[in-house]
Amino acid sequence: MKLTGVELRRIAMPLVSPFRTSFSTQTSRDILLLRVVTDAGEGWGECVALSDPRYSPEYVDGAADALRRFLIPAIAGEGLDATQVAARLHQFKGHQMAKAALEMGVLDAELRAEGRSLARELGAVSTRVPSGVSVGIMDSIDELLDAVDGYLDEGYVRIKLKIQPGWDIEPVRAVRERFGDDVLLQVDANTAYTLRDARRLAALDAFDLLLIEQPLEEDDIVGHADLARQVQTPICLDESITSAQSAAAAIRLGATSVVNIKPGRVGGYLEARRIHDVCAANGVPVWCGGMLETGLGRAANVALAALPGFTLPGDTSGSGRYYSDDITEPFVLEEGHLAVPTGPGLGVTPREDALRERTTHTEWIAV
Ligand code: OSB
Ligand code: MG
Repeated sequence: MKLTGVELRRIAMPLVSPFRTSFSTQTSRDILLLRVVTDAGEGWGECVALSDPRYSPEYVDGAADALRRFLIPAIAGEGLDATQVAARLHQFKGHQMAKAALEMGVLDAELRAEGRSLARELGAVSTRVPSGVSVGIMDSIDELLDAVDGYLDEGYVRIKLKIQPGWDIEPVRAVRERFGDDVLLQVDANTAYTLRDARRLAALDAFDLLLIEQPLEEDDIVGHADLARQVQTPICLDESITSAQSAAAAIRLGATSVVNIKPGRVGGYLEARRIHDVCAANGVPVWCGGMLETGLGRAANVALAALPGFTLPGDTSGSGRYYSDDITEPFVLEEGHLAVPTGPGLGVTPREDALRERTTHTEWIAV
């Protein structure tokens, strides 16, 4: 395959309701899509970088700049193959989300041209995956209970509550009291705590949570290992895991006993599969995280989540969790699950009219 060029396409996607975490409140998502054009056909990539560098060092304008200036030019020339994209981009430090988007687009183009699905290529073993939902921080416990009630009604099989100091024990207690002990429940702190909060975090042990996600800063692997000895609830790293190598190190140090795999955060779906393999070899369960993806990224996440080591429900929610009008055919829950796409490549494509309506900017990068 040979790259012809890449269209960088920015779209504005209003959220159905504000999404508040310990690091920001989002009301709309500014998303960078890549239309990768090759001599064998086109493919779509989605960059999961947020508008501001509050979750990770990347941000959407920075990702676009890295792509235009360094990453896209680096994969020009003969013999383009998705399995070699990461190696060609390795010379540039960081920028995992930008790299992941480019690899995703090349992979989609290649698989579409060959008529193979991403799920099959990655090694999927199931035809549907369970849907969990990430529930933001709210103004009141009542508002939170209403939101959780609605998600459970829709069929979500696992609830993840965003927490921060001052919004942790009470909301968890309230959800347990109202919905009972059978609900699969976990929390995500997005680095909002320090080791000095160990006793407060240990108080969550009373609520039989599946895991506590990323309580401490991303660089603090040793701190997470120390914390893991002071709390009973399993620690699950998100922000800290940026590669298969960092996953292996965190596991070896006892910093994480469950891993949230987000393809964008680790440089792509192929590295995500390697993390899955490292975790499986160590008996560490994994689940698929999310970054409020459109149907494109959602399709790829669902394919990944169908691998055998994904034994916990992921943040693989339906399109309607964030968007009233997705740019692809929406992903809809059926008995709490999403169907794994079977068509070539991602198995979904953007609807022309929806895409046009949401587009705020396009730029063609010829190589
Ligand atoms: O920490 O998992 C996270 C969204 C944006 C940035 C970070 C995170 C999240 C979520 C939502 O929790 C995941 C999703 O539903 O896509
Ligand atoms: Mg997280």
